[in-house]
Amino acid sequence: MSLIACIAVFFTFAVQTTQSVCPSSSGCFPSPSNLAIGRTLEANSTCGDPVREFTIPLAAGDITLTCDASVPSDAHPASLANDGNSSTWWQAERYEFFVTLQLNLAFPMLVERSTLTFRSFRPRRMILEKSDDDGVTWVPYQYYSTLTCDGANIPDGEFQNLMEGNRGNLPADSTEAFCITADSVLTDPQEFGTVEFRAAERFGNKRFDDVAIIDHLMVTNLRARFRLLQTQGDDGPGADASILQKYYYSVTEWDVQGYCHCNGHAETCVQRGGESTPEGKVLSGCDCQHNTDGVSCERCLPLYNNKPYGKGNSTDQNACERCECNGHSLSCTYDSAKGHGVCDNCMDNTEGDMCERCIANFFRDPTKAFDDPDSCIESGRCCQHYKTEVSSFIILIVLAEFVVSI
Ligand SMILES: [Ca+2]
Repeated sequence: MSLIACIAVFFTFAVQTTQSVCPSSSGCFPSPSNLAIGRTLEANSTCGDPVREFTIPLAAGDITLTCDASVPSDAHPASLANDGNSSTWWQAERYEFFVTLQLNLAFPMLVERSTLTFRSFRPRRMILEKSDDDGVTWVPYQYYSTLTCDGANIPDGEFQNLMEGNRGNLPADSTEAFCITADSVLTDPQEFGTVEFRAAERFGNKRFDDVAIIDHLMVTNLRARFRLLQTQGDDGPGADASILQKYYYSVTEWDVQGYCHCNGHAETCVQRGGESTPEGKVLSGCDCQHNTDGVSCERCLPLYNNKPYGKGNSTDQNACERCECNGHSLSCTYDSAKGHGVCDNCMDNTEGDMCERCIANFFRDPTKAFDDPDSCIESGRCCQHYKTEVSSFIILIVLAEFVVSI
């Protein structure tokens, strides 16, 4: 390769690695990754204490195994449902109908997609819920039910009077939780069936543009509440334990795709105040771009308030704009009456919306640039300055005349 070609390759590489991938025509959003990795998953029911056998019903023949919490190879704690390994799984106590699996993120994150992959049959009824206040209050994302969402036979009444819809055909401008039947059909896969929530399919670009929908997709916790086991009709009165041990909830992986909550102003998630950083974890902090600042890039940098702050969205970068303060201020405040930012606390004896003039009794020093800290000088200092210069000039003339005369 010639030297010129080498140089060309070097510069091409340099440009590619330093160029921001943040588009100029829209906000900036990190690529989604699995938020569950490196975070806490908990369940209110887990098999293994006491030790019990369970059966995996398969078309090729049932397999009977033992769940024993004291033997690592036979234990199935919740942490095995977010370890990134599809061959390990969390498993609830057998034949328990009301079970909750909960993911705790610690800091607000944005959800793009949730996929629960089951080792067992999928539940006949399930509710996916989110919290954005560390689990104090919960809001449903979606209801899942087999055949029909009419829950007349469900004692807790949670599946009554629900709006029923089909995935991909739900109103994008509503955050109402609909009930769908697609993820828990009767002809269920015995293994590795999934239950999904897809924000892109549900809300389209409104998930970047609509404040209510952005808030809806911001979570500190997610939980899946399983409300009804899928059985094969052989669990009626009188069924013995060998039948009932076939039915339980178990999950190989809960994959929650999402990214840090940065209001459309970051492409990279970074560590946030003392957050742990295990390998593979999607961190909660923001590497703020577009001249923004704050833990979620929720405000402009101090000197960049020349227009109101805005979130980056699907059609607008909404970068913060720098105020012109001529180097004499560290911050500015947007003035809605004036339609632009006004510099705060002009320094260096300057004043004005842009610190563009000297204060009373101070004058511009024509020998200095206006952004020089000493560009405004006191009138007395000014006169003394010019007196010195004039005196020097007169002395020079006198000396010159003396030299000429001799
Ligand atoms: Ca696993």
